[in-house]
Amino acid sequence: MDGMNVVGDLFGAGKMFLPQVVKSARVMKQAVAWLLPFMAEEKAGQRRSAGKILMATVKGDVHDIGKNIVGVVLACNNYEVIDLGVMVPATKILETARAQKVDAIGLSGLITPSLDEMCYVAKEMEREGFDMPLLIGGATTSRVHTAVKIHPNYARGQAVYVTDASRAVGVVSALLSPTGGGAYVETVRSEYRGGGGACAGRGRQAARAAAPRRAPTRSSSTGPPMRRRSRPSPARASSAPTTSANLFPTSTGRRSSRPGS
Ligand code: B12
Repeated sequence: MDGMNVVGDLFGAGKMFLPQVVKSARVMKQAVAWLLPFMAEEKAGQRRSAGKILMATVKGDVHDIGKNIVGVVLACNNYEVIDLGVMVPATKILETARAQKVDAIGLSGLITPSLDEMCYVAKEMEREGFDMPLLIGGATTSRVHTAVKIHPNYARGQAVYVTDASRAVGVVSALLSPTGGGAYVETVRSEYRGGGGACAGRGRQAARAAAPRRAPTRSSSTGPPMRRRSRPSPARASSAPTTSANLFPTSTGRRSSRPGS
């Protein structure tokens, strides 16, 4: 680098000419190419992966802007991200997750049919014996849909709704934490048993407003149907989450009262 600075100065002063500068640049390029593998090795030795996360936009859905943002945020926080892209069928997601031994799967979806596809992926994960966390995100997804439709399909592991990219790191690190992961999952479960929070306290109208507008179409993969009640059942009301529990870390270090939100 110092040598190139000298070349630059001489060129600027009119003491060196273009063919010499080009020749010097070639030498510089060769030197860097020789050094690169050593630099990469050194970097790899220093950087410890915080976990391996597989990201995919589900089958039938082409939206990937949000997924890509989440991937970048996770990568910046030392997570190794395997991004399968868009329109990814469940079989490919699960095959890759198994082959790559990932620590969590993140699904993105923005169109209504994706909600159904996410239920299907969760069901397949259960059927194939997976137990790793399943992150759910994308503008059309919601905590209520995750709690009521996805979560019941995946008892072995935990599906968690993440409202935006800024929450992803906090949620993933809580889920993968060797010390606090179990406690975090228990808190999410107790909240999801209460229908994701929207049913409790705010009543049926709030639950409907927060839920996706159209019901998913693949009935075989959607878990128990949302019941229409005139009042929330006592069971739901009694298992309502404690909204005062500030247990959910965010990537910014702030604390939120709900998983991922
Ligand atoms: C851009 C866009 C497109 C682009 C997509 C380009 C791309 N490469 O992604 C194009 C033009 C291709 C497109 C196509 C279509 N679109 Co479009 N599109 C949008 C639009 C305007 C913005 C979406 C977006 O990128 N938002 C910004 C990102 C950052 O937000 P986000 O995805 O929600 O992500 C954040 C969080 O949700 C979260 N997150 C997201 N994913 C994940 C995943 C994980 C694991 C985690 C933890 C978090 C997470 O983090 C992100 C950052 O905070 C929305 C309208 C809107 N306002 O949302 C419509 C919208 C999503 N599209 C819509 C529709 C209908 C379509 C089409 C069907 C239109 C058509 N008739 O062809 C097709 C879809 C075809 C298909 N099969 O998928 C509807 C969906 C309605 C519905 N509920 O079904 C919307 C809502 C518009 C509308 N109001 O009607 N679309």
